[in-house]
Amino acid sequence: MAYALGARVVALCGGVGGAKLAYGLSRVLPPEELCIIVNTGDDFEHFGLHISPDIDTVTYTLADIAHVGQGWGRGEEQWTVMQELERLGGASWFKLGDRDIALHLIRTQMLRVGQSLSEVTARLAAKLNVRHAILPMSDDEVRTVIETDKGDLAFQDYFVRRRCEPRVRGLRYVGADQAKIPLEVARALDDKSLRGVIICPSNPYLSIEPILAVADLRVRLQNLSAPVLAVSPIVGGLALKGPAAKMMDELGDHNGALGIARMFRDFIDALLIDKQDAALESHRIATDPRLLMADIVMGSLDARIELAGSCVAYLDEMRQGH
Ligand code: FO1
Repeated sequence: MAYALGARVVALCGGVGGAKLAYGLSRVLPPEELCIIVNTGDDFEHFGLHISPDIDTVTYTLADIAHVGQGWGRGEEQWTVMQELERLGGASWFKLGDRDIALHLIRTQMLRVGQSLSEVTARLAAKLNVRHAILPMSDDEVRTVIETDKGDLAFQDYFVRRRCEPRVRGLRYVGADQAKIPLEVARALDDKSLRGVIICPSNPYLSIEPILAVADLRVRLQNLSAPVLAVSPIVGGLALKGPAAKMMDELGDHNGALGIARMFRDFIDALLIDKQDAALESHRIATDPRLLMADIVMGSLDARIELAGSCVAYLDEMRQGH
């Protein structure tokens, strides 16, 4: 079935792993055929600056200026402000590079004069020569709170300061039910020529669930006629990066990648898993989404592009009813 020109793929994306696939998609699809909805539940105020880690990770990654090893922050960076801050006794647990601080200063100023996070994100992305649409999941404040054996923790306190060590008992996405979906996001999902939705391989609890919690986004995805394909962030029972597997154990969502399929089974048509997890097919039950195979470990830029191409091809196959 030929799709209307400009048929768009919508990608839901969070931290470092998700940004890698977003990079691949941006090299496979032109700007008018892709929009990336990014988690803002990790946002926080630090030294009076509004920091949007996942938006910055996606923006830097698509702009080819991300720190490749780390995933977050910039590759070309100096740390003179951080060093002086430390000497003066300021909090140094959250590492802010000099160039990164410049972006936070401008974002904070633009927000303060009343610009929306969507407008600020689009302006900064354009300045960094990113041509694809990077859309915050909401312009309203949503904050992920992690309920742990050390009490309720703000996201960066859990993730960075305490290095994900506390045992997780639950999560809350404060503000999500009052938050609104940005018009551009609603338009992309309501677009009759929507080619499909890709859930990038991000932490389900920390990066994808906050997006789904905004207003009626999850219901919109449940009711989509276009296909929804999730890419597993778990390979061989382990998270490729971050605490996803540890959190699944702590929250009782076992079964590795199959656990991801079950968490999202109310709105995904299929989960893309790595070939090494092919045996999970024998554990699938009738209510589980389909499992599709690919090489999903993105060890190089080419692998990101390769995986993105496979995802789009699977969407087209699913739309043609295969
Ligand atoms: N992650 C860390 O583990 N340590 C840091 O010092 C750190 C600083 C940082 C600064 C800017 C930014 O955009 C992201 C940063 N991150 C850091 C990553 C961040 O905590 C995570 O990428 C997301 O919040 C979850 O994916």
